[in-house]
Amino acid sequence: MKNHLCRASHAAACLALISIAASACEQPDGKSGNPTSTAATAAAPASIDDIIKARNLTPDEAMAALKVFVPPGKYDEFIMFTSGGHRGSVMMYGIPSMRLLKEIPVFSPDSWQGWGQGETESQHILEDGSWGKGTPTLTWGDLHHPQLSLTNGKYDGEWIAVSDKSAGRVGIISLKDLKTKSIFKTPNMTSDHHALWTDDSEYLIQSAYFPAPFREANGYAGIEEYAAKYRGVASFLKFDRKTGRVVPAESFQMELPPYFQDMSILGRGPSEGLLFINSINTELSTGGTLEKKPAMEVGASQKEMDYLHVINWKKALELSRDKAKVTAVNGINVISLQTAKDDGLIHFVPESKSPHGVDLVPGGEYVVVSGKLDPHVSVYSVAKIKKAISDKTFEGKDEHGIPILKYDACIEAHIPTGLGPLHSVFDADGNGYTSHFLDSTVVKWTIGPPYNTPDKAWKVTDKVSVHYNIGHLQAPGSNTKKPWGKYLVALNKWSVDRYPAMGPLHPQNLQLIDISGPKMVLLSDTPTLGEPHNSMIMPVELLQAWTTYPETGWNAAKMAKSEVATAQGKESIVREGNTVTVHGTVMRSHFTPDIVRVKQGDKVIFHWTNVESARDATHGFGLHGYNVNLSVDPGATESAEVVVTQPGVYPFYCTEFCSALHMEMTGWLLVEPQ
Ligand code: K7E
Ligand code: CUA
Repeated sequence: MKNHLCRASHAAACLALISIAASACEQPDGKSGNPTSTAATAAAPASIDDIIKARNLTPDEAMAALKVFVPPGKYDEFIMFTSGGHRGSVMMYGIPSMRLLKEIPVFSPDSWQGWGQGETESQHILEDGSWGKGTPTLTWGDLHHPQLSLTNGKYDGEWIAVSDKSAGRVGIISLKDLKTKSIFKTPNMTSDHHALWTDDSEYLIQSAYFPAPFREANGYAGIEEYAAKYRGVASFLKFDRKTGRVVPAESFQMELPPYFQDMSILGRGPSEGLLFINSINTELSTGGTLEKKPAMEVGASQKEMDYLHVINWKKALELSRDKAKVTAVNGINVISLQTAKDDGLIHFVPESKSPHGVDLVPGGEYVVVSGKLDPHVSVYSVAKIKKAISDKTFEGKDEHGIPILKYDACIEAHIPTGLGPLHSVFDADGNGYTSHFLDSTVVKWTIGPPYNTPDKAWKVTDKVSVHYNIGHLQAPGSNTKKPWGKYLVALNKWSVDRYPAMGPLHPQNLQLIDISGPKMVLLSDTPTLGEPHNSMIMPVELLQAWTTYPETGWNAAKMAKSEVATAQGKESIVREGNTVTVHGTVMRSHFTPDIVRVKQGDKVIFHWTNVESARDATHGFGLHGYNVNLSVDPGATESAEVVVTQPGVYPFYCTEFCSALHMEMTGWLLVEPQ
C-alpha cells in the first residue's frame, strides 16, 4: 500500500488511493465521522476527503502529506546530518518527516549542552582546536561538510568528520553519544573546504581554500608576493578510529600552487588512489578594490578554464615516508610543490570557468564537475584521464611546470543542465541529480555505461523547481559505493516568501523531494538553523547510539571511565591550598554535596557524576553568575572550574526538568570574604 502511494503521480490515482487510505482509517465501529468537524480531533473523525477539502489541499498535496507523515512514537526511515554553516554545529533531521532531532555543537558554544563554556572539558577541546600563539580561543566556525565515516566505502555508523572553512580545522563527532570528541587545527592551512574520508576512514583529506604563505616562519608575506610566496595545500590526516583523533606524526601535506583549491573528491574502484580537487582563481587575482585593482569576482573570472587537480595521493603517501622527500613544517611532513611535480604526483585537467562542485559516480568511473558560469555539467572519464597521463597527452604546463592534460582527451560528456550548476548526487538506479543555484532547480540525468546503455547515457530526464537558490543537495548514501536513492533533500540558500515574515534575516530552506519514481515530486519545506551547506543521509538503523553511558562515571571527551568519577557515598570536598575540589554525585532529585563553602580568591573545581542508569535521566549543573551549565547525562562525569574573585552567595541548580522535585534540586556555593 505504502509503496503504491509513493509511486503514484497521477492525480486521479492519488484520489483513488486516498479513498482506500480513508477506509483503512475508519473507526473500529465502522462509522465514518462528522464531515463538518475537521480541525478538532476531539470531535468525531471526519473522512480523509473532508479533511482534504477543509484544509484546501490539492490531491498532490494530500499525497505528499501522507508520504512524509511519521505517526507519533514511530521512527523515520533515514537520518540526515546537515551542516549549520557559521552556526558551527550539525543538525540531525529525520526523513521523511523532517523533524529536527538534535543539534550537535562543534565549533561554537551551546548552553543547553554546556558545550564550550567556562573551564570545562569541552572548552579545552575548543582551546586545543584554536590557532594558539597569542590568538584567541575560537568560539565560532563555519562548518560546511559533515562526512559519515566509511568502512569499505559504505557508512559504518561510527564517526562524523566536519570541517571549518573559517579556520582550517577538523572536528570529530562520535555517533555513540553524538558529541564532539576533538578539534584538530591543521598546520599550514588557514582554511579548508571539507575533510573527506578515504573508503576505510584511515585518512581525512582536506584542501585549503585561501592560499597563504604557510612556509614562512612568521606566516607573513605581502600580497604583492602572492604568486611567489602564497601556496595552496592538500592535507592527508591520519585518523585513529579508536580515539577519534588525528595523528599528526603519521599525517602529511602536499604544497600546491596558489589557486583557491575548492571542493574535492576521492577516487574509488578504477579511480582508487586519486584525489580530484577543483580550483578557482588560476588567474592569481588578489583583489584590491580600493587600490584600483579588479575585485576578486572579476579578476578570478578572466580565463575560460580553471584546473581540476588530479593528485596521485597513494603515491604521495608512499613518498611521504621517505625522509629525503619531505620537510617537517610546523609539526607535519610536507611534500614540496617541486617534488610533487618532479615525481609526477600532480596533473591538471582544464575545467570550465569557476567550478564549484566535483563529485564521483558511485563506482568511481566518472568525475562530475559543475562550473558555476557554464550551463553544463562536465563529465570526465577516469580511464581517459589515466590514459592521458600515461601517454603524456599534454596541452602545456602551468607556470609552476605542472602538466596540463588535453581537455578533449579526458572529457566524456557535457550535459546541458541549466544555469549555475553546483553539486551532483546519485541514486541506486544510475541517475545523477545536479543543483542549479541560478535556475533554482534540481535536474535529473542519466549516467553513462555501465549504469545505462550508450543510447540512454548522459541525458536530462527530469527537472524540478526548488525554493530558492539551492546550494548542495543530498540523497541517502550518495557518496558511497551503494546509494539508497528514494529521497533527495535540496538545501536552499534563500527562502524569500516560503514562510511568514520573520524579520530581515530569513531562515534557509530544506526541501524534501521524492525520487522513487521517474518524476521527482516535491514533498515538503523545512526551515533550518544556520546555513546548511552539505549533509549526509543514512538509514536510521545505522545509528546505534548509546542511551546511557557504558559505565557510571564516564568521561565523554576521552570516551573512557573518568579518573575523577565519584561513587554514591564517596562524595567529598577537599581543600589543597587555594584549590577546593568537589567530588559530587547527582541523582533525582539532589546534589551531594549541596553546600560548598569556599573563600574569596579560591579556585573551585566541580566533578559531578550522574549515578543514574535510567534512560533520559539527565541533570544539569547551572551555577549562578558564572559561565557554567553542565549537561550531566546518565552515567557521565562532567567537570567545571571557577575562580571566585568576589564574595557572595551563588546558588546552583539542576537545569533539566528531571523529576517532580526538580525545583528542589538545588545547592549553594558560599564564598566567604577574605
Ligand atoms: Cu557548495 Cu562549502 Cu559545499 Cu556551501 S559549499 S553550497
Ligand atoms: Cu535534576 Cu532537575
